[in-house]
Amino acid sequence: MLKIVHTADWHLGQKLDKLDRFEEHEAFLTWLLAVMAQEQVAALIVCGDIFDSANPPVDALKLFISFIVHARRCCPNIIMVAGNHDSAGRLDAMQPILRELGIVLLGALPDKTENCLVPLRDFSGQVIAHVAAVPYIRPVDIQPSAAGESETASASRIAASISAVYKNIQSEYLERLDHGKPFIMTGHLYVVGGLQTADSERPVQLEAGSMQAMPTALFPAEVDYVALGHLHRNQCIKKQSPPIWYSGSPIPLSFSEADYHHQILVVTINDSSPRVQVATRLVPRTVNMFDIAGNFNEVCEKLNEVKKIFQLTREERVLARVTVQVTEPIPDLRERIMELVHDSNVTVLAIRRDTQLWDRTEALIQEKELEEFSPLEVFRLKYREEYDQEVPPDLEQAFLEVVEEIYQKLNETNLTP
Ligand SMILES: [Mn+2]
Repeated sequence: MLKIVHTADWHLGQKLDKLDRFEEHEAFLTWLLAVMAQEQVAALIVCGDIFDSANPPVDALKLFISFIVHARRCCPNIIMVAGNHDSAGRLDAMQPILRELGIVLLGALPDKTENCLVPLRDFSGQVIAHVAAVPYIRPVDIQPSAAGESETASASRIAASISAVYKNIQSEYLERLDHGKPFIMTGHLYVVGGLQTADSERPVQLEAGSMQAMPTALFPAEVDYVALGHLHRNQCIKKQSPPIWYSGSPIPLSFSEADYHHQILVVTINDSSPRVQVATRLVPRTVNMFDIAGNFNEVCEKLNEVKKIFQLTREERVLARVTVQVTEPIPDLRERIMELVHDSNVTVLAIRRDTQLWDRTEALIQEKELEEFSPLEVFRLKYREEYDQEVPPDLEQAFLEVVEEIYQKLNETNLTP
């Protein structure tokens, strides 16, 4: 029996609207260490996007190094590959020192295919399985484009190059290694059938062009398990022959993932049937996240509810994104929302205005006659058209005073407007 932890897309060093995620990442890695020790896993496999950027902040680097040193003490095999967010060069620069610790970290795709094949060993040094460690396949690894190439031709050229990488690894494995032992393949790519989240995954494969999915046939039936990274939601792409899974990221990387509970995978490969068992482990949330939408009153109501839920546990942190549907100008929208949460542990990180309903109302107004509008309505529409924003309250007040004055003058002279 072989037990591994499969995780990916940590995005250490990520910031969400300037908010540092360090504490959440630190809590996740502490929890992960405990799970690895408790489950006594033979390997930790991290499938790319270890860091959020090519040049991660010092805190993120320190956290990473401290984690792998501790992890190596309780786990004989640690295998990590680069994702599209990582700098292949920077990861590879750490390789010689990590190798001394018995940790495999691949930034760039190795020149020699055999260097992708990593034996898993138990603490006594016995080989117990093999892993094909495949980092994100970058544009430099892909066959160059021909002049005047069509979009379709470019897509199939890229797909062919990626397929060739996996085929070479497969044949190298078949030629050289003992096939009786479990064989695990990895990758940081987009495979057919994967469901993307709204906004936190930067497209891979044709990074310069559109998103392109690779077929599941990339992974031959003889492989025991395929561990993938890139998509931020945990998902099974194929149940068997071979089982193909995305572990998803351990923390929400955007507000669109607020309602989704992030996971890691504990994979067991058995000698008898069932060959592979995949168990998900929910990552405890250290920061609560809410994505709140509705009209102004609804949004305020929901914020008050959230405030109430968390007021008894004030040490808990709550982050919210607020989307207000606006059909008319709401003066001091931002200030009013901030005022609502200022005495609570709710931090509103972003306030968005959704004007879709407004635009529809405006389409209706187009059909109205000018006389059907009040002077203030006309002023607001005109102001918005000219300056692309709402009338500031003091200006609106001044306008109303002028209108009032005109009415009074008209009354005095007995004229009707
Ligand atoms: Mn990612």
